[in-house]
Amino acid sequence: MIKVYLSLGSNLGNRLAYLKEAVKRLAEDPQIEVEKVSRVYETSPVGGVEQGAFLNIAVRLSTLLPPLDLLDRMQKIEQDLKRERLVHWGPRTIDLDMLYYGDQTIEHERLIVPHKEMYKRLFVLVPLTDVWTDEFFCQEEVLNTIIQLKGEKQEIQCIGEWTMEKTKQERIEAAVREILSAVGEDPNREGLLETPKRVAKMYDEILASTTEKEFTNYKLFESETAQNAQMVSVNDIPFYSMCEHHMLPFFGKVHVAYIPKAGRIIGLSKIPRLVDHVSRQLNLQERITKDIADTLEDILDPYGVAVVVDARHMCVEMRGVKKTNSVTRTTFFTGEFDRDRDLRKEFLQTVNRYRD
Ligand code: A4P
Ligand code: MG
Repeated sequence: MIKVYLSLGSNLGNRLAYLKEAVKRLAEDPQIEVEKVSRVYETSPVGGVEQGAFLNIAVRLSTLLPPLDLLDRMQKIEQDLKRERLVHWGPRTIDLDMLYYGDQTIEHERLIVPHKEMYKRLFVLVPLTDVWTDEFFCQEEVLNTIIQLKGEKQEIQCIGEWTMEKTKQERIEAAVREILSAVGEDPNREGLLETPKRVAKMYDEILASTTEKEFTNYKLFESETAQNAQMVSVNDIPFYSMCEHHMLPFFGKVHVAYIPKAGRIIGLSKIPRLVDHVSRQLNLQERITKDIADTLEDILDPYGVAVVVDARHMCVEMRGVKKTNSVTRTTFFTGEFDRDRDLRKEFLQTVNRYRD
């Protein structure tokens, strides 16, 4: 991996928002790792153009992208953030310049590195000192230049630390990359590059109920024919969940029955939806079973609810005791089902044992 130092500036619109968006886009690139962002500096404009004050930062990256490819990505960010280059050295929503690419000297028609103006500019050099590594090879030159430039009229003032709320997605991605490294993988090898993103997206889906606890997606009906309190049952509802002890899947079938009170029933498709809702978080099989029963109790107030869950647990089959194909059954009964043995039996007779 090569260490690259960038300088970013903005003096149009919401300057801090442009800087944050640019850093976010760099960090989202699977081939760029943003290692450090400097504090934020307000700086007087340099270069003889009448314009407003800039905000400037420096960023340290690590990447395997060749320099011109990285420049392409930087210029794409400039374009996307409505950078218009009307005047050389003029005002801009965002400017991304490459200061150093490892210790290489590059003289290309599109790219000159080290950046040709940087040793004249406090707004580049001061932020750079926030992000360089101990091994950075030009420390002395930079520090000496800063002392010389302080005599000139270049105002620079630190206005605060760089803070960036990481999104849930970004936090999961970073954690997955860390796990990959810890198990001895190379998170940058071809097959794994997109993996952290995929895993983050997957968790968003399969653990969606973690932040949305309440089940609201249903409608109740009043039914004349349900007045005589007969059992309604829905069997063989597939479910997939993740065990909270190992974060490994467990899955199987759910069987649900209830006895309506006062003709109050729930649309049949809503029971599988409830099973989905309850399953999409880190779980125990016992809790899923009880949560389904409790929710039906709450919304229907029936004479009784019966729930049976049959499941295979990957934490049992893939690891530890490796007892493959064992099916765990949990049950939960309320009201009449709890009191009336025959009723319970009647329901259990409709339930096939889960095999797969
Ligand atoms: N290019 C060559 N080398 C590089 C490099 N190392 N990094 C080419 C990035 N680009 C490089 O033009 C830049 C062109 O240089 C590109 O085509 C690229 O292929 P540009 O960025 O579109 O605009 P520009 O205005 O002509 O030049 P530049 O270098 O971006 O402007 P500066 O020099 O950054 O000046 N005052 C304060 N306080 N803070 C500032 O941030 N910025 C400027 C802009 C003026 N005054 C300022 C600030
Ligand atoms: Mg530029």
